[in-house]
Amino acid sequence: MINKLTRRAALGAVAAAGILGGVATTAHAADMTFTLATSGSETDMRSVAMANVFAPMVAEFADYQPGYNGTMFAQGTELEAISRGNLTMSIASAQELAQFFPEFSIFATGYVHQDAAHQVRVFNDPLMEPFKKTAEEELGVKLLSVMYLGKRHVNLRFTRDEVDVQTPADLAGVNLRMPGTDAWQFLGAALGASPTPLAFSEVYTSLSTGAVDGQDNPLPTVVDQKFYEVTKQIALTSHLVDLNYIAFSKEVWDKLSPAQQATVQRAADAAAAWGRLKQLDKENNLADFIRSQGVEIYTPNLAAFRDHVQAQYVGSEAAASWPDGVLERINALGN
Ligand code: KDO
Repeated sequence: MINKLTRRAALGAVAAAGILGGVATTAHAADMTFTLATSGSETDMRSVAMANVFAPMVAEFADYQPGYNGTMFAQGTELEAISRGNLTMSIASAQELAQFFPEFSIFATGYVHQDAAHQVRVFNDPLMEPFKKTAEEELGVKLLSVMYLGKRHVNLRFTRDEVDVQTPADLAGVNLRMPGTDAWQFLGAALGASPTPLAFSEVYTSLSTGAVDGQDNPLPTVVDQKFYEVTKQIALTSHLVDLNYIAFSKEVWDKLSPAQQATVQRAADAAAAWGRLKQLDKENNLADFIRSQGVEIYTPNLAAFRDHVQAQYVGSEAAASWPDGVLERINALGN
């Protein structure tokens, strides 16, 4: 993996050389196609929001072409595809952006965002402007809106009799699958587990074969991906109130008229809001169904997890990249 500085320099060279190809757009606005790549499924609420809310709102001048389950671009490669002009949109993560710009790791830090509304206040706060500017100017990616993915919990294939998760110490030696980027691996270790990088598309099979002991997606994803078929417990750690960004190609954006830009922004905000409400509703009403599938759900010692996880970030390389005052501002925007 090329390191962040090398990757940043490479992106600068590509941009300077002006060799960013154009997405499939033509002079006739009607012929414009917005491609969207996501490792999520077609039934994932964020995918549904983009197809049912965003796409119709831009249909007057753009066709919408989604690629689900990582089939258009593999998880973690979407931002580079946008930057190189091969993709219009992705449902990006702060963890992926942190691979290019370490300061984005602040939005991927355990126990910082408190809930979906807090995510929205943070994304719309002036503190976000330098982050958005960096992504636009150095990566060619415009962050339009923030989407709610949900509260992430520890989900294990072991029964509670085998592993009873009360504190991080109980996760010692547990092979916990986390997504492949540094920020995710750091969080997995901060929880007390042994993190294993694995693509989202591999999680179900790896749980079923025992290649990994657990994963940490929110309840709606546990249902959407049927992880309840291959796991036996969920400890409600709520270690990350997770988010995604609707990421849009700056190159495509700049070709739009002001009116079209306003419509795209409005459509992204509407899709994010619609998806957030639907995801919250699902998240608040799935526990009984998951229990009915034989998965035990319980609340561990949250203070122990919060204190331990946050202590791991103090003095970390990630924390060193956070601009002064931003964490304090995020906390001030909390409840
Ligand atoms: C995952 O791979 O566990 C994850 O939840 C990480 C998120 O950042 C995001 O990439 C998500 O997968 C995909 O959107 C699929 O739901």
